[in-house]
Amino acid sequence: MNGYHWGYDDVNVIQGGPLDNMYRLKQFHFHWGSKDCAGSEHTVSGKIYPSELHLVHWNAVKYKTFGEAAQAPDGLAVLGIFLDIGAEHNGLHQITDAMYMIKFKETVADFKGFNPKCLLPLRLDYWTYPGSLTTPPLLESVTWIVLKDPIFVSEKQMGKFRTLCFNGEDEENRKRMENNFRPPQPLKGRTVRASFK
Ligand code: U7Z
Ligand code: ZN
Repeated sequence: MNGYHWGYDDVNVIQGGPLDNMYRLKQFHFHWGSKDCAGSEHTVSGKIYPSELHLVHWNAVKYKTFGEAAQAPDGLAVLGIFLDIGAEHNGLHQITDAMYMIKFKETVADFKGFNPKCLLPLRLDYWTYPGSLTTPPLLESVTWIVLKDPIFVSEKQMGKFRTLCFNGEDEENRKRMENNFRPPQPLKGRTVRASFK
C-alpha cells in the first residue's frame, strides 16, 4: 500500500502545459452579454465573443481547500473557452435544457452524469498568462489557459442563458442575468504565451 487511493476526485482534472501540478475541477460557469456583441472576458486582437465558459480548477496537491488555494499564486487554474454563434451544440443541451427549471435565484435542478469535457473544442491550442479571479476579491491566484478555438452554440441556446434572473421568484423587480462579465484589463507588464506558432 502506498496510501494513494484513486477516486472520483481524480476524474475532472487538468495537468501539463503551464501547470506544474494536477489541478482539480471545482466548478464551471459562463459569462455572457445581453446581445452577442458583448459577453466574453477575454478578447482576441479586439474580437469580443458572445460568451465565455470558465472551468475553475484548484491545486489540490499543494493546498488543503479551494479557499486556501484561491489565495496562492499557483493556487487556481481556469480554463477559458469562447462561445460563438453557429450550429446547436449537443454537449451544451443538457445545460441549456435545464435552465427553465433554475430561472430564479436559489432554484435547483437535478443534474447527473455531466462531463464538461464535452464542452471542449477539438483543438486545444491556448494562450496562458498569470492573472486573477474576474470577480471580487479579484485574487491574483489564477493561471489562465484560454483556448484559441471557440465552441459553437446556436442563437436559441444563447437566448436561454438570457432567460435566467438574478432575483428570486417572489421578488417584485425582475433583474435579468446578463452582462455578467468583467471587461478586459490592462496587462500591467504580464506576458501572454501561446502554445502554438
Ligand atoms: Cl475562495 C475565497 C478565498 C478568499 C476570499 C474569498 C473567496 C471567495 O469567496 N470566492 C473566491 C471566488 C468565492 C468563490 N470564487 C469563485 O468561485 C470564483 C471562481 C472563479 C472565478 S473566474 O475568475 O473564473 N470568473 C470567479 C469566482
Ligand atoms: Zn468566470
